[in-house]
Amino acid sequence: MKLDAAGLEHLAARAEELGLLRLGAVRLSHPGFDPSRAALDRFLERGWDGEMGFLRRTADVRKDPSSMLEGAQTVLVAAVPYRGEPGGVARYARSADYHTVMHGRLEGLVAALHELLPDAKALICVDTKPLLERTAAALAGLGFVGKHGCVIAPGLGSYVLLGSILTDAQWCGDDAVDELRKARWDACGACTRCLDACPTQAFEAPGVLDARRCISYLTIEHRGPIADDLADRMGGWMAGCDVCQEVCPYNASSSREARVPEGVWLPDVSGGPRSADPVVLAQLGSSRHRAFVRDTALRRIPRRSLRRNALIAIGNREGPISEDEEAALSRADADDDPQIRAAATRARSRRG
Ligand code: B12
Ligand code: SF4
Ligand code: SF4
Repeated sequence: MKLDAAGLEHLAARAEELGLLRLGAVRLSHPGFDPSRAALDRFLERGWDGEMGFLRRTADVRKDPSSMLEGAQTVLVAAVPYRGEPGGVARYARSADYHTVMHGRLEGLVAALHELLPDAKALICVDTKPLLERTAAALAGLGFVGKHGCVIAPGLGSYVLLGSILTDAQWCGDDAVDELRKARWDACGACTRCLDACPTQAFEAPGVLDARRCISYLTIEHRGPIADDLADRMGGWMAGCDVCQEVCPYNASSSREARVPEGVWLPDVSGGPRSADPVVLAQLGSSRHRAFVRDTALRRIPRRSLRRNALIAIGNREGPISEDEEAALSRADADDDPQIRAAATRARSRRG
């Protein structure tokens, strides 16, 4: 069962109607996966995965995803762009949960694949399946991996989320990328803005991230207390971090809005974009927390982590403690959780 260039073109047109941009295909046997497999090994050897045990547990499958689907040969990858306000809560997390949106759109694409190749097996992969999504996207021609590690799609920038279909259909068109240097940060040239701007200096080298230092990891994945030297650098970030992408010239294009049809953007979430007010987040009770994270990717962050992050953000503000902040800190002082109390104590000592 073969997928040729005409078939991919047909699917790409259907994908755009479904809200999936820049559909591309890459063979699992493409040699361009090798450097990323090696990068994953190095990442794990150095313990940069921190508490993300899933990366270690699934390393073999991530390096050879064919074991997820019998006979798998090809990955189809597409992008969904997102908007959102800068600061506090990462842009992607302010809108509807991309896992759900992307999955729905990819289901439509699987149906289109089956019209073309009725016997093709297909597995939808969005974020949580062990697949090297960024590498697959770059090799499938969606864009290149920037020094900040994110895929930059020409004309769209890096504020795009990725979704894939693993299939046993054999991609028999040309490789989108024949020279590997084109798939990685060479296109950044001499620019190092993202590496310089990272508040916690989490990059060891271009594209090489010690995730344990990354604010995205600290706010979303890390459950234990956050060391003071890192907390001091977290600024106001409470859920994810966009600093390395905010400073990237590829995200400054004013024509991005015009390039994306309205129905393609990651949709708004019901109830409107989520607040990024640390005073509100520091006091989230369980029912307000449920409402806050409902239908967004914030569901991944436990309530105690969100409250901890918000208290750290309050501590990182300047000036005397306001009445609202005092109310949030007093509530935290009386909390059963020592991590919450410690974050409030830190805030008081920093704000005087
Ligand atoms: C674990 C994870 C994290 C961890 C670790 C990130 C990391 N850099 O490894 C944490 C929690 C820190 C994180 C943070 C973020 N993440 Co994240 N994350 C993932 C996840 C689940 C796995 C990534 C992984 O395997 N990491 C291990 C490293 C070794 O692999 P890698 O990053 O994929 O690949 C690198 C190397 O292979 C390297 N490389 C080395 N040599 C070569 C050679 C060639 C030729 C190529 C092409 C590449 C290459 O390039 C890659 C970039 O660093 C993916 C989803 C997925 N299934 O892939 C999402 C994913 C990467 N995350 C995503 C996003 C949006 C983010 C954040 C922007 C969220 C935020 N705003 O807070 C930040 C960005 C931080 C950053 N600068 O990387 C998107 C990226 C979209 C894009 N445009 O690239 C993904 C793809 C999810 C999705 N489905 O859209 N994330
Ligand atoms: S997401 Fe923030 S903390 Fe993580 S690498 Fe980018 S700038 Fe650094
Ligand atoms: S900020 Fe500069 S170095 Fe970093 S990804 Fe963007 S272009 Fe590349």
